[in-house]
Amino acid sequence: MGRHIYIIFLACLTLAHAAAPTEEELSKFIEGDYEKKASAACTKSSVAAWNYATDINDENAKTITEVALETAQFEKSVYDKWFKDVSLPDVKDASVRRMLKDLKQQGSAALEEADLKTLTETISKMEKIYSTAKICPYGTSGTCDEADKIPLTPDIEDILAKMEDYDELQYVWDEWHKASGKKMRGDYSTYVELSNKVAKLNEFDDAGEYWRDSFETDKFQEKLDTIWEQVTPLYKALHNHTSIKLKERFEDKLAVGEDGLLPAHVFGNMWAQTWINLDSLLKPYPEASNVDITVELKKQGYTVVKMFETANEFYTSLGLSSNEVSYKPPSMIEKPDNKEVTCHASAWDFCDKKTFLIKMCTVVNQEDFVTVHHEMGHIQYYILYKDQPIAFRDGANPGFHEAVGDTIALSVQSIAHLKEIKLLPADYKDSEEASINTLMSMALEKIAFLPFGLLIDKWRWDVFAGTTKEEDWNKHWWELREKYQLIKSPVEHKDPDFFDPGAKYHVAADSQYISYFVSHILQFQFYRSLCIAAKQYDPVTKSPPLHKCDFYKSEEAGKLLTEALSLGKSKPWPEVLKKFTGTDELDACALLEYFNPLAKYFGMPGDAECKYTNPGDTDDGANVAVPSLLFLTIGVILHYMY
Ligand code: X8Z
Ligand code: ZN
Repeated sequence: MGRHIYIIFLACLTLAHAAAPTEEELSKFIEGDYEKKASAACTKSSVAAWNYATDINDENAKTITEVALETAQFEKSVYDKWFKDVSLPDVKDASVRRMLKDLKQQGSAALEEADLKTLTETISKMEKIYSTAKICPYGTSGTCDEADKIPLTPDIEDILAKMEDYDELQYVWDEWHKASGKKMRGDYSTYVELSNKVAKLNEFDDAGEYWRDSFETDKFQEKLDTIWEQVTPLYKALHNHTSIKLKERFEDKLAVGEDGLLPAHVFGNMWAQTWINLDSLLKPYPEASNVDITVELKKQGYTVVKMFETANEFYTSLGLSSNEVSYKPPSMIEKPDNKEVTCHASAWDFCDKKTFLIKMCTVVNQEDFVTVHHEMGHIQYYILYKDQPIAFRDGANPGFHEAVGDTIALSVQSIAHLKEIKLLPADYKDSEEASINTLMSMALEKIAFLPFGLLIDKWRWDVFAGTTKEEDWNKHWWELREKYQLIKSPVEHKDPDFFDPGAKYHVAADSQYISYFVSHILQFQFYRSLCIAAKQYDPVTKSPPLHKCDFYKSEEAGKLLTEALSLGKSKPWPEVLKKFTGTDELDACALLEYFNPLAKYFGMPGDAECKYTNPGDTDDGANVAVPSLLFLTIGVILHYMY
């Protein structure tokens, strides 16, 4: 009996230990063994995913699944032994507590093996459908030899960008949607079911709620709606201007009803998410000087490598480290012709603190010039936070990650910078009209994107939550596109077999999208702060106009950026944002300030409603007007002294 009790006592002791390691033991484990093993597992998964994305074949898909199952085993065992029973409020060290908040979520590792296998295979399959989809050329009425078919990049994109023949645009738009989205309609059902299962196992109601959790923001959806309301008038004005010009361009072919909705295929882009290819058509002042980066890049014989070198030079001018490794081999910066690849651009962190690669089927044009800067922003972020523990090696929130490179690209696309790097035409003359032309181009990139950036995940959140029934998936997609983008399907796609959301990469590839909407707001906040730090913008006098600022070669801007990005995810994002910009709120005021002259051109009141915050502001919103007033007073006193 005594011996029996002793065994029970020992068992209890073991259980007690397994159930609740001390905080010291936990910290030691997280810093040591876990850091090493989790980084190695992350490297292995990234290598498998990279191999598939750069060479889509069954063998590489199989490896992805094998690695996913193996990684899940590791995560499960660590979770059961170390993290499961930790009570967060009892963890004293704030940083360890923050890490554990994430570590207590198992993600898809929580699934049973068979489900995890199905989910992984389903995602690989959808990515393959999207990445390898091809269509028969126009004029073949949808049938042709396999060898004659054309892919999205660069062929279909090129046709859409050129905007030559209305019927051809409609044809390629429709065929692409049939060849991509429609083919994965069934797989998406499996994907939704299993994604929701993952969410529930991680104690969320559905996958949408799980995804939104990564933003650590109360009332996140309401906040997004408020921001959308702030920018809606500008989007509507841009849409209206575009509608007028498109009607002139396509005349009777373009049927616009009383609702004002425009068909989705005439925006120079498959998803109408950027309208930059309409630039020459939409210039408010065709007689004034124009910037055409695509023309200049081509005229000057830019190669893909030179585009990357030019971007890298900007980053290093701020004092950031060179990221040459990301575009030298084994990166993939051009489309290979001997294998199927995922052309959609991405930047990869292989979790070993030294391997960072870009994958992109780069074309020499303005859109890709911006994308090169975008991808490098991801790489710089990876490099800057590489010495954080693995749980913190991520963006402050997912929107931060998307915003870094775009912030840099705002400076790169300023007239001052284009002049500096000689991408302005020799006869360019600055004028009010030329400025409005430039701002219009930027609006075609940034303002045009906003509703699309918002609606993709609004749609997915409704699908995951089940508020949209499966038979209404496509119908709801078009309701949202009509409501937000004011864009309609050019052809009848009411049949529930259509699956137009799947014609967009991120839906097929299980990649959340609201981060891009957040980024399109945040990047103007970042840009404004870097401009102030570089003394290239005075927020009190608002001069020179914000869009003219270039913070190239500014050590101060580089320092501010480095300080904010090196934190990775170690602090809640509002804290990081506050240090960076002076406010802890996501706020469209900086964007509205940037586009103010364009808003005035559209006859709108502009940014009058906005209350600005600046680095160093106090919480009550008092801003740099205070020191400015002080200087003014001293100036006045000095004036009268002499
Ligand atoms: O997917 C991207 C990047 C890679 S993270 C190229 N972007 C979104 C898209 O292409 O839909 C950048 C802008 C929006
Ligand atoms: Zn990105």
